[in-house]
Amino acid sequence: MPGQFDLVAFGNPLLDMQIRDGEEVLKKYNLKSNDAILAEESHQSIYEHIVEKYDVVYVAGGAAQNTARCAQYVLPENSTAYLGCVGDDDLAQQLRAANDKEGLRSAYQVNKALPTGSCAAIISGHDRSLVTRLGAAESFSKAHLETPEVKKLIAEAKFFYMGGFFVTHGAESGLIIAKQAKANGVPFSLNLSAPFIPQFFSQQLDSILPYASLVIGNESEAVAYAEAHSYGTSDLKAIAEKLAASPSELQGARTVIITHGSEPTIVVEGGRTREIETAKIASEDIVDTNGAGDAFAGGVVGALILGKSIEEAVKVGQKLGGMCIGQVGPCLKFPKEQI
Ligand code: 26A
Repeated sequence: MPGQFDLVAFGNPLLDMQIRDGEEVLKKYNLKSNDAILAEESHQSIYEHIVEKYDVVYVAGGAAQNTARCAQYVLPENSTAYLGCVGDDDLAQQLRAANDKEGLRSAYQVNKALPTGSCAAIISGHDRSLVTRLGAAESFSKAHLETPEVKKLIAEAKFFYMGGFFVTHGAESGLIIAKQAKANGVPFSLNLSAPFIPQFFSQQLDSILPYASLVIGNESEAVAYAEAHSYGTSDLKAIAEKLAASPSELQGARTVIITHGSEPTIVVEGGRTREIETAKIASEDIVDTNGAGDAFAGGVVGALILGKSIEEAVKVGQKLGGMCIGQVGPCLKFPKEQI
């Protein structure tokens, strides 16, 4: 039976600023309708712009934090903890409150000199375009891993989850945790997070990947990974198989899960490739897709911690992903539904 803080996840804690019908914003800032990027100079005014012109919904975000909250959804109380760096401000309080409500322990590092990170989540149709300013999240330092609270969490964790986004600044801390997972003989899972991660941070990603026993991504991230590694194919099954067989510091084969919207999920486990059908969600039931991939990952990780098979875990992931799509932002249904 799972116990205290079995899952330790880490990433960039962000507060999402979500708006609907954001087509004009996509055009103004030259954004793709379905993407996740770091804010560049030309995007800096987007936050002010949406606050001024739109009805902004503020909701807890940060990809790995969403995943940890969603894993907690299927796990017994106090099963999950999350590491990341926030500022000393109202945004951080909102994130703590959201995590407390759902039973995720916020083991935050606090940097008083920087604001908590935020993410403009621009919804158009069912798509979401995410523009992030990392703020304090980017200043996460490995000193946090040496604090008594975090040392204990890491020593006792039964499962780790890293958001790939973290490698833009935190590959060194990620590698320390990944090596610790190996030393403790517990699974370390990694999400590819967004196409720009394998595209522009492939070296950082590849420093950690050999320690990952489970890799999760979606179709566009898989294709970006394949391009960055000259796989010479855009076939998702072939990519998943190559990724599963890529260099490893671990014993045993790596599991790879590639989601593909409402198309079947591709799973490579123990050298065997399978496709797992996913339920199609009626268009009128879709609110937005912000956080759907994170909810999927949370369901998978939670179910694996509960001892379910990979096939069962993917089905739990698909259910939570579908549930998230029916809510505003990266959220699940409360009161909880039986999964
Ligand atoms: C480094 N970047 C760009 C990011 C993110 C991010 N989480 C961590 N790092 N960009 C967007 N997100 C989060 O992804 C969730 C949806 O999958 C958003 O906060 C959103 O909640």
